[in-house]
Amino acid sequence: MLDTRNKAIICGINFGHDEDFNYSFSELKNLCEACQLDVVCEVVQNLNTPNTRYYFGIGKINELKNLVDFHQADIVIFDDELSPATLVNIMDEIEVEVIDRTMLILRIFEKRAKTKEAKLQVEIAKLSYLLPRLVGYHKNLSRIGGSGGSTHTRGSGETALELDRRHIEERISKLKSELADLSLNRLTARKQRIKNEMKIVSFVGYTNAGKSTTINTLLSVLNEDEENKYLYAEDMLFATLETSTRRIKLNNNHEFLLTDTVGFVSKLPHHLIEAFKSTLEEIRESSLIIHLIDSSSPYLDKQIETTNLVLKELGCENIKTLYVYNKIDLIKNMVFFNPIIKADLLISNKTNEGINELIELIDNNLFDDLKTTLLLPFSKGDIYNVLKLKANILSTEYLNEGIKVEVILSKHLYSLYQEYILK
Ligand SMILES: Nc1nc2c(ncn2[C@@H]2O[C@H](COP(=O)(O)OP(=O)(O)OP(=O)(O)O)[C@@H](O)[C@H]2O)c(=O)[nH]1
Ligand SMILES: [Mg+2]
Repeated sequence: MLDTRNKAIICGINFGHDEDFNYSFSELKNLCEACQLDVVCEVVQNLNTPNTRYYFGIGKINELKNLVDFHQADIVIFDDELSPATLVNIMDEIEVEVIDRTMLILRIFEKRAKTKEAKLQVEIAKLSYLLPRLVGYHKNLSRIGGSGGSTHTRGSGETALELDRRHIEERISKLKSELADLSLNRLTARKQRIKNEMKIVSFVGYTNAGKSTTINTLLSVLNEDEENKYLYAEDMLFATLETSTRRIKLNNNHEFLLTDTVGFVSKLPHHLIEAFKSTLEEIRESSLIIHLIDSSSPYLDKQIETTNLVLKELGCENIKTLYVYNKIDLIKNMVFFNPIIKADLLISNKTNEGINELIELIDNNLFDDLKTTLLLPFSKGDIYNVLKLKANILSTEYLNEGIKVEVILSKHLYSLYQEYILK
């Protein structure tokens, strides 16, 4: 329905916190852009609390009605999730399609979903959101002459609604069981990784911060850049919907996994977080989280808070997190760069500034290695081979008593080969 560019009017209430309102509203405009909608008009009301019946006051609803006519708008979008009853009340007054921010985000996710798992997750989220709003959805449909997507619109009135409700409930449980099967595969892969003692580093952050690009830069700098390893990165909201993992091996033989995740946005619909939990759960198993931030965003502080809120909701607040500020090439004057959280590192994928330091930072935080000197008897050549593969050998000397190796060892290897440490 929204593939050609339709005209949208966006609506929001300013509850007196200008900064919060501006952030949320500018984000809504970006979400419209991501859904190929042209915002032709913005309607804002200053209120302490939303009107219980119409969200806006009735006077503002009448003004909105006139603006819809004047601009020949196709759709009206509210910046908050509207209750089913409020949605129906507004629809009784406004002649065109009416949706809220949640539905807009769900539509973008629907467009972007590529893998079977992402498609299932988005459809479950959308149907769960629609279920209590079927009355409004039917009104929208009759107005825009749509076919009803995945719902059946046989019969009329109550009967059609009842049929739809039952049909949707059945479909949700079918999709959930399909998703559970897929999640089981994911769980098996995860268990295997844990068994292999692979440490996971998750890149998280606000959508469009540059997570996928940064992982691609790391792959390229570390020569891990076979064609199929690169991730999809694009200047748009929610370019990434699926969790992807790439294996990294550093020159010092340290190995770990880099995980790219879906980007966050404020007021991320609850149903979406629920549906995406199985993929997002991987973040919870990380040894380290890299919270990537777009330094050039005028709302970077809000975006940091948004990301931290979602991380908290996912139960990740106790995982060691590094704050890495990206797109530093776009900052003209660092004097005015004072984000709320101190930077662990500043980087740019355009100039590669800070990229080697990022690798070092991850390495240092993942591996608490110890430098030591071992004296291996010549009969223990197999240990020397393990060291070549799994440790960082600084020097080797062949003495009469055996092989003297100056080496950086993980705690695990250190305790394993303790008896050979040269006192
Ligand atoms: N100027 C500049 N642009 C960058 C930098 N890093 C990434 N970008 C651009 O930012 C845009 C978004 O990058 P992505 O890597 O897709 O961002 P993401 O965080 O993965 O976004 P989602 O998957 O949508 O959550 C792309 O157009 C990148 O080229 C940087 O260091 N400097
Ligand atoms: Mg991405």
